[in-house]
Amino acid sequence: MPDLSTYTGKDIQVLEGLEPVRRRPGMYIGGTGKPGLHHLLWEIVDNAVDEAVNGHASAIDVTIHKDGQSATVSDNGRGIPIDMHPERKVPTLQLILTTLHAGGKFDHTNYITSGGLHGVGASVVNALSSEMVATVRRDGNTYEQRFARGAPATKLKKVSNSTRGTGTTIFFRPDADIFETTTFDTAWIKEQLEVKTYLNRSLKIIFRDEAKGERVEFQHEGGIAEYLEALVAQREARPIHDDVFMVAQEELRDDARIEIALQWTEAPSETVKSFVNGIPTKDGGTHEQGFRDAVRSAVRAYMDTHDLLPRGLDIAAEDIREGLVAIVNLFLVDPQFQGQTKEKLNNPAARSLIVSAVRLDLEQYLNSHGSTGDAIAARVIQAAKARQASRAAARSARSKGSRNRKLNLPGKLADCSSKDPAASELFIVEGDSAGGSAKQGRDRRSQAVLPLRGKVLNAEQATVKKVQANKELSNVVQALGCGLGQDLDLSLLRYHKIILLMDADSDGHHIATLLLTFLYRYMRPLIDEGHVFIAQPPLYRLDAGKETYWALDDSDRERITRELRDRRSNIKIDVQRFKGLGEMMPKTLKETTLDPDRRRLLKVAIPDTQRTETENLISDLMGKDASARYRFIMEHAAEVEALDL
Ligand code: 0R9
Repeated sequence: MPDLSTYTGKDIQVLEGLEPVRRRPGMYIGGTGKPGLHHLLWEIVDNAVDEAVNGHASAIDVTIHKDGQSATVSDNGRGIPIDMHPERKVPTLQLILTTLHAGGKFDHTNYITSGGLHGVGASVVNALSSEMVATVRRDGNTYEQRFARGAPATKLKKVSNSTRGTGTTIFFRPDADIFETTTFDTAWIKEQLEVKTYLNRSLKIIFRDEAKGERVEFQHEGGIAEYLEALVAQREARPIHDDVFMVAQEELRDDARIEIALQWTEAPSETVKSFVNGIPTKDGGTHEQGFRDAVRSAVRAYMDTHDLLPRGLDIAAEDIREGLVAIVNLFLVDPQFQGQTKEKLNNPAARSLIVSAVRLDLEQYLNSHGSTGDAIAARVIQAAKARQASRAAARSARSKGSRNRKLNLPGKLADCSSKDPAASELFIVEGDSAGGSAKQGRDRRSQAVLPLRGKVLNAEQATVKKVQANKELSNVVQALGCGLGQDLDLSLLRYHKIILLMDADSDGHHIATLLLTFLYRYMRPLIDEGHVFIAQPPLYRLDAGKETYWALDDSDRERITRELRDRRSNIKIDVQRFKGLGEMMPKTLKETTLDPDRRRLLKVAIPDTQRTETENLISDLMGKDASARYRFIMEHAAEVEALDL
């Protein structure tokens, strides 16, 4: 609790100033879920990074404490000023931790700050923390002030008159009354902290996870070139040229500079990581648009000049960017952000600024490094040809399909009689025997069944060609009827509900994961538009007297048993565990899983705030890098109650 004996009228005024933050936290940090919680940490870390970027600090310590719910960030900069603010008559430290101010930062000439959402100010972190302790080492002394929910709990005190060096330390505990979760994700934090050291090459960050007894030190003097190398390796994308193209313009304009690194690889998609003042701009914005425009026109100009464009081949912007891995970091004095999470740059000038900085440089670079230019041109041509081939295939499949839609459907599909996609569902089922039960238990008018027999390919690790050649996946594509990749046309989708119906065991989960990976990479609009679902067949049947209950898993079975025994302690319960869907009577499958009035479906969705996480999860779990998979398993092993092996 705040120590109210030291409370003055001014403090109350200050507290009122932070009240809107506690009332509507989402307006300041985007939300109160996991990303919002971590915004508090980024805010404090970014304030320390600002001090380092401005040349006054060299090392930052970040500790997540043993409980996983509180953090300490420390820098070796000048220390936040503790002198009395001349107008407000309170110590500057107290003022910046208890007052909301536009842009979040005080006007200090020549002090480049991170801005954007992270620039909301340390006062927002204070307001949303049940405890905060600020310690400043300055003028040979150590000072401390404590806060609770944004209000001073003590006055600023000198706690020691000996100190080694200068700096600021902030301890805070996010308020459990505000956040849905207050547990920090140390793996994510570690990753983001390392990115900060790539973007600020002289910066050292030491991260400690007290719960794991772990200490890691990040420092990357190779800067974004080293970051690019790490990204390419992480994506398992083989570069198609050895050299990395870099743009580093210190004097772009007096209020802006950029740093860009790029390389083309064999990867089937592009990876562009953009930042403004070292802060990730997950949703892109004007700087990313400018970068894409510049790359497109430089490569096109190179291909034109050297007469490398095959006649009749139409090259699209996406062909030029296929396989491109790039990092774009723009430093701007006054960045403006938009979007729900304020992670999209909106300064119109950033676009032309980047175009003019990159376009000519890249074209000249290609002209003077002919083998690199030619390798990129060959990559672009390969992408354009593959796109044209897949478009032609989709067109011919569609025209055949429109002549006789039935002829073009996979032989194993048991179609429904309805021709109205909005009223039709497709169950994708594992194995012929489960397929048989589903076919018998379905409603023939509106429910179609497609059994998969062979192995489903891992689309994350395979080439586009291999994916197109995979029988099971091409059956799925044919049955859905809407094409895939760039050519996907939702208006042709034959079923508005696509339901994955797999056994409730580890093999079933594996097949569902493979199918979801395929849909995510090749038919993403189906997920984004809410057409993909997962069925929940029961794993157990429980008979108690005349009543039957269905349990989805072990914990569901235990819950039902407990509830029945609470009612009658000696009740006899017969439990049957289904080995697989194939073993289930069609009638049972209908009652528990197929019938729209009685079943429970899970809708597959990717919330806006989890797009990057989803992308990383899929590339870590399904990609070729076994060490990423191992890391994930080790990090989540504790959450698994019983492995079904
Ligand atoms: C642990 C996290 N670190 C910080 O939050 C932090 C803020 C900060 C800072 C200054 C130095 N170090 C810092 N660490 C600073 C000092 C001076 C001028 N500008 C900035 C100075 O000594 O003159 N501040 C960030 C904003 C402010 N200080 C200010 F508004 F209070 F001045």
